[in-house]
Amino acid sequence: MDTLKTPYIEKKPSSLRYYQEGPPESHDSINMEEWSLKVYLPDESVPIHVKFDELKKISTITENRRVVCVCNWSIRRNWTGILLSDLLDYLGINTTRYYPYYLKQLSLGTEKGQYDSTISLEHSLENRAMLVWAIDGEPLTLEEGYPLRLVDFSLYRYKGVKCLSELHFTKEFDQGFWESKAGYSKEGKIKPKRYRIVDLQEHRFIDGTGEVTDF
Ligand SMILES: Nc1nc2c(c(=O)[nH]1)N[C@H]1C(S)=C(S)[C@@H](COP(=O)(O)O)O[C@H]1N2
Ligand SMILES: [Mo]
Repeated sequence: MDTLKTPYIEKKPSSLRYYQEGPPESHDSINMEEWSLKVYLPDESVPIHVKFDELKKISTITENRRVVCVCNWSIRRNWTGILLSDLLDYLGINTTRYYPYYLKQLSLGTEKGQYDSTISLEHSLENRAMLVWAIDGEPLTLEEGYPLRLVDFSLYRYKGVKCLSELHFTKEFDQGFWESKAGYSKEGKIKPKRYRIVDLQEHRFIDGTGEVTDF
């Protein structure tokens, strides 16, 4: 679909560079019949399993939204998936009750390790965070985080885990992989400064008030 194409997508910095543990070996290395997203409520050792097909039936949306990278660039693309809030509602989770909690995301992991990042549950719901399985009308590539990734558009992209496997409700605001390694902030808020806007091929000032919605 032409209408879903991102301008100047060929200028986007490589995703692999930012894939610490590396993507799964191949699409076939993940058996989607067996795959499920595991949601761990506080103090529950047994997770709720959500199969991929089930996830796709909840309430699919496609939204054109901008992401910003801590490495000084940004891109606006078409993200298909579901709102985190719709998933939690569907699972019958009373989210207001869990507002003081954080959400720890874990990747499926490879032999090189596992990536993790923790975000505020309340903020991610307020900011309409999404669980994404397609970009610009195409299923996620391995590099982009196949089969599923979380995106909170008000935060830097390192706060969203690719190849997402587990979501944990927790009281601990853990430091994630990149935050320990590169010294990035745990909060991951987009900082006010000039960024390279890939889809516009120009530099713009981003004001640091949250998700970029004005261009
Ligand atoms: N599983 C996993 N998710 C991850 C990462 C990673 O190393 N492993 N890197 C993060 C970082 S640092 C960035 S910038 C974005 C890059 O994603 P994209 O270029 O595919 O949009 O993914 C984030 N999610
Ligand atoms: Mo990054």
